[in-house]
Amino acid sequence: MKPLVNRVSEFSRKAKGAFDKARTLEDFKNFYAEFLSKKSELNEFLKGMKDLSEGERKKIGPLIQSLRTELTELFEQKQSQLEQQEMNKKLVADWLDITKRREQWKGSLHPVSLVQKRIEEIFTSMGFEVADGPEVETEWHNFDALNIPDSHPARDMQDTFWISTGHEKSHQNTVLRTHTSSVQIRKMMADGAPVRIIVPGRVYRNEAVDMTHDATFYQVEGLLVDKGISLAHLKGTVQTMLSELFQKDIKIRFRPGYFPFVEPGLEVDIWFEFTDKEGKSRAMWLEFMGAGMVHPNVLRNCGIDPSKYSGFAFGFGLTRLAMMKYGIEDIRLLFSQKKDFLNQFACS
Ligand code: FA5
Repeated sequence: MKPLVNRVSEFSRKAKGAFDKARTLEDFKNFYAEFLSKKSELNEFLKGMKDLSEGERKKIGPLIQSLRTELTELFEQKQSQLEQQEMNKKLVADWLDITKRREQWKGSLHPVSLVQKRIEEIFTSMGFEVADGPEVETEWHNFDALNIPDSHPARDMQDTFWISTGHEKSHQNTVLRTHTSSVQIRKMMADGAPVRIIVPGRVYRNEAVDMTHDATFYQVEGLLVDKGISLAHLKGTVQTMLSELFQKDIKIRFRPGYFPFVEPGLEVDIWFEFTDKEGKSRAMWLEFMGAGMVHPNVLRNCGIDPSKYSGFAFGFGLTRLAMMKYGIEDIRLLFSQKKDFLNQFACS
């Protein structure tokens, strides 16, 4: 076997050569295993010291110790340098520009929601409460209690989606509510009179879709029951709502209309100005609201004495109002999910 001193210097040469060649963290791990770990030749040198003579130990001991210190320092320095580099790479790769979202497209409220919000503000400032009710409704709340008996042709005025229950026709039959008027009943039965509510909500009708009719649309019901209420209050309330919403005079007309739950009944039209697909300015009367004085039978059905109380009620198309507010020609655009269309309503 070669003398120890030669083996040590050969080991030292090999170790330094390997160190110079190593590049990656992996290379340095291998370097450690081969030249510094317990299984390394260096460790064998150290273990073998005890078998040396005193003189040899004094000569070669410091040599081995200083080689070990040198290699350990080299290794540790390089390792922490490489770990730092690795960490920097990871930080760059994982870097997230949290300011970037600001440049991206912002979401927006839907035009129907914008108008609904404004309507709620206007009515709450007039002392109305915003109420809510179920969209899947009993036949009784949607029709019977509103003075629309079973055989009455008025039931056909609103094409109904029936929900099959498997039962014969009974008060248990359910429908997708065809109007928000069902909530009038729920509210009066729960709280009696006086009452002053609006009810924004979605309604459903099994009807053909065209430019001004959808099968799912939004209505807002209004109900005010108190002592001494007349048609004049209804007219004043509708006019206030429209002038507040449009912030200008809006042309409206009242016509007689038939709804079994009001007497007398009215229909309200709005002069609707819009730009058509060819870019031409156009205008027409658009039916906007059904209204009237709450029928005494309806008050009675809800336990309210019609000799003491009277009230007005109305129900208008919120979707149609959004069309009017924003000059939208075709109702189908509103729920078309078209981004170009919806982007117009993004807040700045
Ligand atoms: C009713 O639904 C009555 N419940 C309104 C009412 C309430 C009358 C209280 C009296 C007292 P009508 O079916 O006309 O009535 O609908 C009311 C409004 O909803 C219409 O004037 C219109 O603006 C809107 N509307 C009706 N059908 C559609 C439809 N298919 N698509 C969009 N809007 C519609």
